[in-house]
Amino acid sequence: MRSLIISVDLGSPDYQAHADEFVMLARGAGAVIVATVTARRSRPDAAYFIGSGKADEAVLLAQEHDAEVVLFDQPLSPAQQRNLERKFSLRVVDRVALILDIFALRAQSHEGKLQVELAQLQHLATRLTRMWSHLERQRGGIGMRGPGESQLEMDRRMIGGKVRVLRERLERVQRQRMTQRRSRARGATLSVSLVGYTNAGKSTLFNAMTRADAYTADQLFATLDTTTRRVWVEGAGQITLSDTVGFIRDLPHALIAAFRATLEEAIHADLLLHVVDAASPQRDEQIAEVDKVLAEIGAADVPRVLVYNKIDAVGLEPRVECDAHGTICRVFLSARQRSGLEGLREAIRQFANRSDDNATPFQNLQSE
Ligand SMILES: Nc1nc2c(ncn2[C@@H]2O[C@H](COP(=O)(O)OP(=O)(O)OP(=O)(O)O)[C@@H](O)[C@H]2O)c(=O)[nH]1
Ligand SMILES: [Mg+2]
Repeated sequence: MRSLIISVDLGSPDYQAHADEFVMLARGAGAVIVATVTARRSRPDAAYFIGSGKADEAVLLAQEHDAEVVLFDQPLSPAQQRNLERKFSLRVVDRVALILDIFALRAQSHEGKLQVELAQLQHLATRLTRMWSHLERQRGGIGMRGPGESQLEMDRRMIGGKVRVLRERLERVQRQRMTQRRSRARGATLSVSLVGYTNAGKSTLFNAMTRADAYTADQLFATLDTTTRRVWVEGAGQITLSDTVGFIRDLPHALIAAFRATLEEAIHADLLLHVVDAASPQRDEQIAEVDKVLAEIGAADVPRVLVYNKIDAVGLEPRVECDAHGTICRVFLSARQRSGLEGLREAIRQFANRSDDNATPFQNLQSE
């Protein structure tokens, strides 16, 4: 789809990286970028986010390049979105809607599809209310009598009903998942989950560790469903390793809520392997972003090891770093080249054989 991108530079030093990430999101949603407009602002404009002069300029560019849709690299308020759509006479998709769209595109499992649909409906529901609320204040005015109100009520009821049905279906699917998890837990095998920013290389590492064939790609949100495999780790015995959905900054709240069950796979793990793209200039921001989401889903206290992946891309050698207690807290490896995996196995082995005394330092790794 021929897309015009509007990118807003609010003066953050990370602006270029944010802009690049948005281009990747756009491509991931199937956009063909025909033109890009960059607006520099100190703060958003209430009506258009960008100034109206800049918006007019963008409209001309969109016409010149035959754009079919406008992709906006910030979350828009319903009013801003509506104003921009009027100006462009085109659909305007903001960052939140774009992420939801990619999730919808990638969802494979029944559960994944239900979760995305629920998130989309909830996102829509918040827009609906806010979209109408300014009109409600003029209740009874010309053009606002009767049908206007009942239309809103109808929309609300319909969405509410759908949300309820989806929730029930999801709960059924999730009960099955719980049962499966419990039967795994009974076997007392150590459960280890790969978590991290999208595109960090979780699935590549999962494949390297399990010799499985999970989908990997240089695109954001390649993985949406949790996959679990049993792996034998010498000295630790049989463990289960799970590959999970990646995180991104400003992950829409509706999505986190809808994907809670999938993400719970991570909460219930004994050990988290937090995979980091060591080659990304945004590495530290991404680590913080992942920590934030983990805290939000209640997984802040699960012991974790930081896995710096893609060291081949920055010319580093495989190695491990230990904390003051001699416990491995960082592993540097290349999942693609399958080098440094032994360091990761060593970390898992240490964890499997930890005594209760050193269980605590493990949990405090992040604060070092
Ligand atoms: N250079 C290099 N690239 C890697 C390495 N590991 C993974 N990649 C590449 O990074 C990209 C993303 O890899 P994935 O394994 O799909 O990443 P992911 O974390 O599962 O991503 P999502 O499922 O989208 O969250 C792919 O193009 C991989 O080939 C590595 O060790 N070195
Ligand atoms: Mg993946």
